[in-house]
Amino acid sequence: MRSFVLQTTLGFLLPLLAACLQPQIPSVKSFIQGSPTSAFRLTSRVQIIVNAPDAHTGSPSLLDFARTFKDDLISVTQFSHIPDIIIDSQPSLAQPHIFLSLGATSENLYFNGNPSREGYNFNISTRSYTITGMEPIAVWWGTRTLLQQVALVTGASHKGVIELPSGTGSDSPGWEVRGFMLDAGRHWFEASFIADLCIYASFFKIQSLHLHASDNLWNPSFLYGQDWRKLYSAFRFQPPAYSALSGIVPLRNESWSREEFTQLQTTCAAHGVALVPEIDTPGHSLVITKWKPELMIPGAPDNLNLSHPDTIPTIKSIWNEFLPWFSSLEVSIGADEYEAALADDYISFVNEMSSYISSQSGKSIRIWGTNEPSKTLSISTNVTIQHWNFPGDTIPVELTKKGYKVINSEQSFLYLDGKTSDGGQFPTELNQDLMWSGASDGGGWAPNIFSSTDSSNNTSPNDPNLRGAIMALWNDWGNNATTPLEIYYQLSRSLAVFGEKTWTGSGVQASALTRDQFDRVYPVLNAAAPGQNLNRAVQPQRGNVVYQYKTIIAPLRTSFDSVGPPYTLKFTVNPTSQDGVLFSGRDSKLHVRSLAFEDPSTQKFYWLNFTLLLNQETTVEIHATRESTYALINGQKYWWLTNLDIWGEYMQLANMSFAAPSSAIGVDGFAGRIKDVSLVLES
Ligand SMILES: *[C@@H]1O[C@H](CO)[C@@H](O)[C@H](O)[C@H]1NC(C)=O
Ligand SMILES: *[C@@H]1O[C@H](CO)[C@@H](O)[C@H](O)[C@H]1NC(C)=O
Ligand SMILES: *[C@@H]1O[C@H](CO)[C@@H](O)[C@H](O)[C@H]1NC(C)=O
Ligand SMILES: *[C@@H]1O[C@H](CO)[C@@H](O)[C@H](O)[C@H]1NC(C)=O
Ligand SMILES: *[C@@H]1O[C@H](CO)[C@@H](O)[C@H](O)[C@H]1NC(C)=O
Ligand SMILES: *[C@@H]1O[C@H](CO)[C@@H](O)[C@H](O)[C@H]1NC(C)=O
Ligand SMILES: *[C@@H]1O[C@H](CO)[C@@H](O)[C@H](O)[C@H]1NC(C)=O
Ligand SMILES: CC(=O)N[C@H]1CO[C@H](CO)[C@@H](O)[C@@H]1O
Repeated sequence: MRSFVLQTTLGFLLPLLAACLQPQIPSVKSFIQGSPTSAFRLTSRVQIIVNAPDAHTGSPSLLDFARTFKDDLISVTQFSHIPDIIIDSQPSLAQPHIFLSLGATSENLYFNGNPSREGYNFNISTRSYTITGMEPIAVWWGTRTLLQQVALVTGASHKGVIELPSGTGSDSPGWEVRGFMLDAGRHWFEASFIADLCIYASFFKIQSLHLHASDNLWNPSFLYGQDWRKLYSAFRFQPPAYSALSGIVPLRNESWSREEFTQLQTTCAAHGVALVPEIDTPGHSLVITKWKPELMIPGAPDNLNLSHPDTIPTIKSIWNEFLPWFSSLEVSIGADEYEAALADDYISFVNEMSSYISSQSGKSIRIWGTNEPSKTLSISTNVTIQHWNFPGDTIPVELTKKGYKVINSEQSFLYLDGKTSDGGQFPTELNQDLMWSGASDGGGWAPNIFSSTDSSNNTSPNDPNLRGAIMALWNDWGNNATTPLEIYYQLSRSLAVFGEKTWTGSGVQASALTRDQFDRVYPVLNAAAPGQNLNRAVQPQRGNVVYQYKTIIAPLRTSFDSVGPPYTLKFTVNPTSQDGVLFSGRDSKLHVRSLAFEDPSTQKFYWLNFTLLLNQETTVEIHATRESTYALINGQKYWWLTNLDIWGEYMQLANMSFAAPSSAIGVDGFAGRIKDVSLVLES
């Protein structure tokens, strides 16, 4: 878009920054510019007004969303304060205002022709920015658009003036399902971390989190030998005390109580993100067979024997306990990677669970696409199939033709594995070449694209049975492969590009972003994304220096919790004991012994191949990026590594990235002296 030039009274030629909407993620479908010289000037006096008749409609209500929006607006503008929200039935023209209301919109269909209630219209004029949507969620997405525009304008030139161009716009997503899956079965995550991921994803208009909440590591030398009970497995929903299901959660410290889960679900919902839980059976079920070994297929402890009379009742009792926890309209029963030879058992099981869950809760179910050839039975078309792989009867174009609703999670585009994958099968983050141009039709990926080599495998963007897409982050190597923040590093850019592609598609709409536009705005939007601080960004005390102390009287507390990489942490230490913690923070602790970094969320330790000498000064310089962390000691580099057990086939060393532990210095029994401490941000 060309930029307008304004003749000012001072006679200077000033480019008018607010001349048009900035490209954003995902892109806005249409915007017709008003007068090029008029703009909405956003100041800290802006009044957020919620239309009175609509304020309490919906759950979350329009007013609930407005309150979160107000906090987000403060975060993005860095205004210290904005006026309280007003509930009124018309915008007051006295004061610049943002008016949120419900009403008919021009955009009300997904690409597949189904009605959408997520579309919104917006109108920007000198004193007023109005957002109208059919439902509160639609208005919520409209507020994300406003915030992104603000972030991009302030990012470009912040002279205390935020101007948004006048005009009218309309926007709506192409697909109903725009989700991300987190494997929380093989890796433990605290609910608060997952909530932050929801909040982050929501900024890019992602509408669901598929939470894979039970699983086990896969390692044949354990599974099919004497030691199958020693292989890590987990079920994350904590049954109530004394429940008959207690045996399913032996590690209560790695499970969410109902209260923690409800809080997570509520936080996600408050940001427009529906939490779709998955309890995976009859494969991936080691956690169940450790509890009830009689239910396994002999010799295959991760598979349940569906023809044992107790198996299906046990699975139903699990769902029966936890269905009341879930507010989503759908749940996933997993149902992947089961034996093809038991196809009839499998299909009857899926259909029985579909009717059971529907009769108990009114919810419908999803399963992973699984090759289960049967001559006599077929899965009910009430079941949504989440495609991820191509064998046998799981070809999406054929499934949609047969009447199945399909969600695209095709692994060759949409799978990530925590830290690394076997033989580099999956990239660290979504492959940008594939996303922008690597599809079989020559364009970029979109929910209708299933193959990078054979376009006959792609559905049309408006296939009535294509519901959308879910990208997946697996954790095949378990708790010690990554810190939670490392998972965020893999997801941060991935969620943004995925948000664009699932909202807009590739080549469907003229408004679609180019890769250059995406690359230009992504860093600004990532840094501005409100409501969470997964980057662990901080305001340094001076320049790039977060803090600096010549002498320390331990224990010393600072005002910084945790500082995200890249950074350099320097100190000189003279310990008189191997006990104690040098630096402690929300995301990491650095112990004296072996200079081990501890991840407090998983309680895993990562030793350095170096031992501090007692009663002697050593100067240590820690350099961290999002990829790795090393210490420079006496001119030598030592890396903090983990060792991954890749499916029992081989071990693989991998780097660890740690946020700087910055809330306390010299604690938990530390004895000795620490001096010359500095924590400096790097770029
Ligand atoms: C946008 O707002 C302006 C100022 O309130 C109004 O004159 C105009 O009709 C509105 N446009 C649309 C499409 O609602
Ligand atoms: C499953 O359990 C049934 C009933 O106990 C038994 O007859 C059958 O052999 C078992 N199936 C397998 C594959 O072990
Ligand atoms: C599909 O769901 C509908 C509505 O819940 C129900 O009436 C029908 O029996 C189900 N069909 C099958 C094959 O399960
Ligand atoms: C949970 O408890 C087990 C057994 O005591 C321990 O091995 C594990 O590290 C603990 N996990 C966390 C996250 O604290
Ligand atoms: C640890 O250090 C010792 C001595 O410096 C060295 O011989 C050894 O190879 C190192 N081990 C690893 C895993 O790097
Ligand atoms: C990480 O866990 C695996 C089991 O999944 C184990 O084999 C490996 O030794 C652990 N690595 C470290 C560095 O603790
Ligand atoms: C860790 O990162 C460094 C720097 O990128 C690299 O040279 C080294 O090979 C990595 N180590 C492992 C085990 O991947
Ligand atoms: C139209 C169609 O089904 N095309 C192909 C999709 O992919 C499978 C497996 O790769 C092929 O066998 C199909 O012919």
